[in-house]
Amino acid sequence: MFTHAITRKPGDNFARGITNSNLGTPSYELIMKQHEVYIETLRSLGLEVIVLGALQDFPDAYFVEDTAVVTPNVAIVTNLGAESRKGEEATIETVLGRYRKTVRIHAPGTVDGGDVLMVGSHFFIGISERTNKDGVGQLGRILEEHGYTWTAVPVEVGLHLRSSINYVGKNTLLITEKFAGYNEFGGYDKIVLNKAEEYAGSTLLINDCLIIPKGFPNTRKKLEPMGLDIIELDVSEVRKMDGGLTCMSLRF
Ligand code: CIR
Repeated sequence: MFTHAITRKPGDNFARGITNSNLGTPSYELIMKQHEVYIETLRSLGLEVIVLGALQDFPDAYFVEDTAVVTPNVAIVTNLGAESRKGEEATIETVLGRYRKTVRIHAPGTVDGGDVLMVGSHFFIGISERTNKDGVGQLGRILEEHGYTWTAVPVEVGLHLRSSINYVGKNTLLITEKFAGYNEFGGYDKIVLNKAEEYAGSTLLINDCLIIPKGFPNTRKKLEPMGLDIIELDVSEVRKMDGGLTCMSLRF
């Protein structure tokens, strides 16, 4: 059960963050509204939500998921893979320190939290443009020391592992067709995303509720038989910055 979430407000310069999507110029006014609804939704699900202020020097800093991997036993503060994002981690470490013992990933290792998927006491760690082998090794060792198991997974498409796969409960992964074929995920039931709806892979499971991005009816239909509550949120402006529902919080 999650009881807490850490979030951070987008800054008025958020549009200067890294993006490879060609979805147009994002609106500050609209992202602020969407972010507020996101926070209210997490609160309505019973989480205590810590809201940090924007970091002017880091336009991507509201994607707090990338700065840490929080487990019941330890919080691992990452070393972000993108040059322009290095430095976001420090303020998160201070906040997490109130709730968990914290340890750090050190250079030359890099890890983005978006590459890490926790399924019970097992972790899938993506090797991507942002998370390198050294970082995966460091993270894996820390996880083992704290009683967890892990598997490395190559991320050949998409920004992060969690851009393509998320856990939706009941031993089930919501997953793109490409990743569904990987042996690493052999032991799980799978709901495979339609090509046109791959963005809906950023679905976020909060206890017994699935928060899904608005506008992906086919995915919603596939998820409904799981019997979980489903909430749809509009994250159009976040998507323009290559982010999604999971990226905007750290849950624990
Ligand atoms: C970046 O490129 O780092 C940001 N614009 C998007 C990060 C999204 N984070 C995530 O999926 N965990």
